Amino acid sequence: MLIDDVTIKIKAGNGGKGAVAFNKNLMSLGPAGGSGGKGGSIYLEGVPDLNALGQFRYKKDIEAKNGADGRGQFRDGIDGIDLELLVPVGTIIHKKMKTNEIKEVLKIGEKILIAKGGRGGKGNFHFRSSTNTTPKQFQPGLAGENFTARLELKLIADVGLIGLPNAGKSSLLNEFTKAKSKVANYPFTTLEPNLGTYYELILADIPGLIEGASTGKGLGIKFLRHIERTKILFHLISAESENPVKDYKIIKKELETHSKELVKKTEYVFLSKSDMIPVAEIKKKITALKKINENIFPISVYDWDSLEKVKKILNEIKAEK
Ligand SMILES: Nc1nc2c(ncn2[C@@H]2O[C@H](COP(=O)(O)OP(=O)(O)OP(=O)(O)O)[C@@H](O)[C@H]2O)c(=O)[nH]1
Ligand SMILES: [Mg+2]
Repeated sequence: MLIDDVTIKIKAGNGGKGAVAFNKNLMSLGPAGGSGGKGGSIYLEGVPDLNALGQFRYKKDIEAKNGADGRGQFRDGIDGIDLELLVPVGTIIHKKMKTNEIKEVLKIGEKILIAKGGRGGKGNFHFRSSTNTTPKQFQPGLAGENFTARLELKLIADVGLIGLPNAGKSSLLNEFTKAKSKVANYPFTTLEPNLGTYYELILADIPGLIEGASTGKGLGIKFLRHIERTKILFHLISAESENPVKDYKIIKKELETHSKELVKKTEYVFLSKSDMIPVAEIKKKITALKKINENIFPISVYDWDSLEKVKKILNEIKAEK
């Protein structure tokens, strides 16, 4: 199961306390209290693994180590080790504090600080002065940042494959990328989004949408957010459909109900599995679809020429990126 929305508790380490101590070895008996170590901070780092949020399924309390307290003989406490959590690229972090702060990890290898460790307190050695040669002052360490965080994954893909179930979306993804999205002759074969790369383009195959998806029917709503950030949509309509125009409208309506932004995206429409019906019927269906969207092409994974056409479109998208 893809974990794409998870709430966890984050706690950076506290700073260690400064020490109050006096030099035992020297005649001076001067202050010798070391400072506390810094608390460990927590970072998020972007990785291409879509399933990386799965690590939080059972482990919801994430704590970095506290800094150690300072000690005598000028010994500073050691710093708490920083934690680096690997999250899928496209993860949005909602920090639930007094104000709701939002950060996001958009690139592979990008590292962002989400919880800062507390500063260590100064030991009494730092408070010495000509007028205060035996200071008793010290600072406590500061607390590390501590909050509840919602980690929400919204895929960042260049092209999103959408359509009713069984339209051939996963087949198309597999055709152009090294992805091995499951393909079968029944609806809802794909249960989770799959990504593939075509040169530098990222293609996202999402589970089939149905009427009512935007209000929670089928698997749709959970995954509609994954196309919010794709620039271009490939909308597949099966040539076997009795009424492709109706199929088209069903999907568009769901997209619009989810977000007005979704229907503003550049969309290519493909009448898929075109090998399944006679040419005359294809022509009729294409003519009907052309009335609502100019960008319409018949395709079949068994028709090399049609795949070349898709390749050409992908190459154009790539060139414009
Ligand atoms: N004849 C023919 N069959 C195809 C073509 N493309 C896909 N299929 C078949 O159609 C069925 C559904 O294909 P999928 O790629 O799983 O469809 P999907 O849109 O990903 O389906 P969901 O994941 O359920 O939404 C499978 O049996 C495929 O082998 C095509 O171009 N021609
Ligand atoms: Mg599929």
